[in-house]
Parts: sequence; C-alpha cells; structure tokens
Amino acid sequence: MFMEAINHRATNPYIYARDKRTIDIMLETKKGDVEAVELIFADPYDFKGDQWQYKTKQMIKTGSSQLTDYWKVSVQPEYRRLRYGFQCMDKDNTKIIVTERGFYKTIPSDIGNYFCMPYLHENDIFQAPDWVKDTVWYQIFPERFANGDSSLNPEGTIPWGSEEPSATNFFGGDFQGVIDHLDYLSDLGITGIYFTPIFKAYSNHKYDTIDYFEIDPQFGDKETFRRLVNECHSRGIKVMLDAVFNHSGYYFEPFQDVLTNQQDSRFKDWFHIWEFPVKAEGYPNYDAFGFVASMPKLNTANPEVKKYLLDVARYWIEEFDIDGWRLDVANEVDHAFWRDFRNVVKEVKPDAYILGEIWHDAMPWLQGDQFDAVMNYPFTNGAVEYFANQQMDSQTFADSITNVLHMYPQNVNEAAFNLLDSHDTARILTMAEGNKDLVKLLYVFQMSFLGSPCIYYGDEIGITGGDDPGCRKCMEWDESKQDQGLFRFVQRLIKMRKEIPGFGNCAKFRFLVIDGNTVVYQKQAGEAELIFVLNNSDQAKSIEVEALSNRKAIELFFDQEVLQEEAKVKIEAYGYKCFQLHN
Ligand code: ARE
Repeated sequence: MFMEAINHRATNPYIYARDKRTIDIMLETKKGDVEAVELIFADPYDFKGDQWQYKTKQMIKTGSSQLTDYWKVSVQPEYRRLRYGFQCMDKDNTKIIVTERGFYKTIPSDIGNYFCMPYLHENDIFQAPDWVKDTVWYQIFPERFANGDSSLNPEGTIPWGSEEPSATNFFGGDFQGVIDHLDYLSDLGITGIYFTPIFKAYSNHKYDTIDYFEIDPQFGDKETFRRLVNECHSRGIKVMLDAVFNHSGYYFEPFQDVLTNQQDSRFKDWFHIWEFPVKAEGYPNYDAFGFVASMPKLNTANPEVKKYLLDVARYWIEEFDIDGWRLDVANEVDHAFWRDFRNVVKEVKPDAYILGEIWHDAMPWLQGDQFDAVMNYPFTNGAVEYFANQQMDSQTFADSITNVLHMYPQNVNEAAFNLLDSHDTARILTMAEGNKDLVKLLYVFQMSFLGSPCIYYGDEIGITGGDDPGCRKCMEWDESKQDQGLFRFVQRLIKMRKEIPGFGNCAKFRFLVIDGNTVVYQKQAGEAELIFVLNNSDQAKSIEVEALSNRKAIELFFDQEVLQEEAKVKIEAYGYKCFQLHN
C-alpha cells in the first residue's frame, strides 16, 4: 500500500460540517491502491474504563482522477464532537490504520493519535443562501447590452454595433435598455443578473471607479436603477453588482488628492505608495491592479478605507435592495477585510450572495467566514478545453471535473458560480470555432452540473468574440441575426434544470463510462436518478452503459420511453441523451 499517497488533514475540504448535525469526511489514496476504507470514530470522551468506544463505518469511493481515489463518508456525532482515523485495506488484505500521528498495523488505543473535530458550532458552518442553488445567472456588461435612452449617450458614442468593441469606444448601453429587455431574460428562464460595474467611472468597463456612491451617468440615475431592481424582483430575478474594492480609478477623489498634495495628502495611506512624488505616468510607483497606473490599489487594512468600502457595501443593499456582490480581484484583498465585509453584508441582508472572483483554488475564502462562492473557473477550464477547444480526451476531462468536485466541500459545490466564459475571456462560440454542436454540449454539461450556472450575455443567440475587448460586442437585438434555435435550446435546458429532480444540484455525481470522446455520468438526488450520455465527437457511436441494463427509463431530450435490455446506447455525432430512470 502506498502510504505516502494517503492524504487527510482535519481541515476543509477533508472534513467539514455539511449542516448543524452532519460532518463529511474525505480521504485521498493513490488511484487503484486501496480496496476499502473504514472510518474509525467516536466521541472523544466516550470511554468504558480505559477503552475508547470507537465504531467503524464504511467509506464510499466517490470518484477517481488521474492519480487519486477519493473516499467519503458522513457521520452525525450525537454530541457534535469527534475523534477519528481510517482503516485502509488493499487487495492483499493488508490493513493500515491512518491517524494524525502516523500509520499503525493495529488500532492504537491512545486517543491522542486520532484526528479531531473538536466541536461543531453552527456559526462555523459554511452556509450559502439557498436561493442561489436554484438560480440561473445572466452576466450583463451594461455598456453593451442595450441603449434604451440615447439622451444619456456619453460624448463620442457610436451607433449600436457599428464597430468592433475596443478598450475605449462607447455604444451607449444603459439601464433603460436592460429594463426594456427584462421580458427577454424572463422568457429565457433567467433568475439572476450579474452586472459588471455600474458606478461612476472613466472607462467603458467601469472597473476604474471614480465614485462608489454614484451611478455612472451614461447608465442612468439612482431612480432608474431602483426601477431596474424593482422590475427584476417583480420577475423573480435577483440582482448582483460588481464590487471593485481591490483598487480605485485614477480620478477617485482620494487618489487625486494624493497626486495634488503628495505626502501632505490626508489620503496618502489609502493606497500602497512606494515613494513620493507619486507619478501616474508609465509604470506606477505605487501598488496597482497589475501595473495599471489608472487602477491604484486600495489599502483595505486602513480603517478609513475599510469603513468607506463597507459603507458602500451596505448602501447599495439598504437603499436599492440588491441581492449580491461579485468581488473583483478578490484574492488580492486581505482576508480580514472580507470577514468584516461578510459581517456587514449578512447583517443587512442575511441571504445576500457573496461571490469572489478567484480563478484558482479558493478554499481559504470558502471556510464560511468570507465568500459564499467563487467564479468556478476550474470548472470552466475543464468544460471549455474538452467541449469547445477539443483539446482534452474524455479521461482527462473526467479527471479534471472529479478534482473540481473534490477540491471543495459539497455545500460549496452546490452554490458555485459555473460560467463558461465571461467579459474576461473569449466567447464559447469563438473558442468552438463556430461549431454550435459543441456549444450545445457545453450548455448541456453546464446546466446539468452542480452549482449555479451563468450565461454570458449574447452567447445564447450565438454572438462571437475573442479575448477582451472582442468578447464585449453589442448585444444583437435584430431577431433576424439571432440564432433563435440556440436560444430555444438553452431555454429548454434551463426549464429542464428547473423542473427535473436531480438535473441541477444533486447529492451524487459520478462518471460511469469514459470512452474516447464520450462521457457518461450519473446523478442522484433522493429518489431521482439520471444518466447523461454526451458524445463529444463527430462520429455516431454505440456505447455500453451497464447502469442502464434492464432498467426502464425515459430519454428526456427526445421524450422516448425506453427499456434498455442490452444497455447499449446509440448516440449520434455531438449527441446528448439524458435517461430518467424508473425504480
Ligand atoms: C484591458 C486589457 C488588458 C490591457 C488593459 C490596459 O484586457 O490586456 O492590458 O486593458 O489597461 C478591467 C477591464 C479590462 C482591463 C483591465 C485593466 O475589464 O478590460 O484590461 O481592467 O485595465 C486576472 C485577475 C482578475 C482580473 C483579470 C483581468 O486575477 O481579477 O486578470 N479580472 C477582473 C475583472 C476585469 C477587470 C479587472 C479585474 C480589473 O473581471 O474585467 O479588468 O478591475 C489567468 C489568471 C487570472 C487572470 C486571468 C485573466 O487565468 O489565473 O488571475 O485574472 O488569467 O488574465
């Protein structure tokens, strides 16, 4: 047995409270090395004489990736305390006891050896708002969604869609344009909108904030924004704004004061200035987003800065009833700030959604004391590489998704923000080189995955676009230029996700078959059991799905009652099937 590959620590995601009664525990072993694992566990104080009254419980292999087998088990300790270890058995029936102090051949009697979950406190539990698990998001870049009030057009605005988007041109998108098209979003099935920044700023992307308490005049005024939020809420659509707290814009008054008064400025400690005089031409001599001089990094450890930004966070919830904050460059802001941010936001609106923009493993921010979720780019990378770019074989894809599902606790996965692309990436149809069959497979996978899916505006009608700024084209409102078939396909998927148990979030997700360019995955949620077959190739196939043999099922995409005696599934090129099994 490869003990060097046995991995567990008494911390997230290896042990975590799923709810106020349930503790989930995970162990990693070398792929194919261990045949069975039992949890050894009991209350730390449960002794008879000097005998610790431990019990054992079989662990389930919940997935495998390229190097790792993942084992999981749930326990509900009566007094919410736990000491535990593992008994691993390999093919030769060799048994190894895994404890915090090392490996043993027999179960050690000294309880001090074992891992410890000292006490399950309810306020330590990671708890994302329940409504997020059923939300289908739509990301809007306000400058490019719809121009509903040309009187607001900034100077130099050009006709809608008349040019390719650039880092500096303006087409006049505004709130009235969004309000005018909310029925379009409702019709699609959208229940949440994520707006990129809307506060007063210099650029067309508004990530260079001038005033965090003012709406950018090109979008409208506060009354129009209030109307927008109310119109969304009346349609059951949540509203999430973009908090750019890592840095301000060049024209942010405190930064302007520093440029004017230099070391005499009362705001000089609002930023991370290396030396005076501060110069904003060329490479900055202060911390910035990247090396972008027009985005000076804010000193969020400064109590004045913290107070200012927390007032911003509170203001837009209290005054306009927004439902969530997406946090820009979240991983470069200190944890202490985000803990205070969460306390302020949840105090004003306990079920507000806090979504961090973090492109990598974000476990340190997902302990329950900071974010409810992150933009799940690890999910995005796997899905896009496999379906859109065709640069990944099925096994690598299944391994990557299995790793994604095991890098976070289940209750984090259920609230994850699963995007396929964004304003920072090329669009999916462009990445798929115009192949809409691949885009459809991407959507089937995204809509049938755990978490909360997000559609980037215009993808649903086939808008293309390369990396920023190419991905920020004006939305296409000429129906003759929209791919209405793709719209209806996405609309149907969203409806299926909402109506079919287990189609979206689920308790169990397993890859059953991984074959060349076809993947089969099983989903279970209570009594509901679905099996998806996705053919990621241009060749029709016939694939053996043992789990279907002699099971009655309905194939949901083609609404056919099938009885799979021989469990052989025929699937066309780029085909997708979903079998809803009957017990
Ligand atoms: C634009 C161009 C740049 C150009 C710059 C010049 O895209 O190529 O150098 O202008 O000014 C905003 C605007 C962008 C603008 C940028 C800088 O939307 O159009 O760039 O400001 O002015 C990393 C960060 C992540 C960040 C991305 C862009 O981790 O937080 O880079 N995303 C947020 C927003 C952006 C926004 C900013 C930050 C700044 O979503 O829209 O940009 O407020 C890997 C890494 C990631 C990296 C990612 C993308 O995956 O793991 O960490 O994200 O690549 O580069």
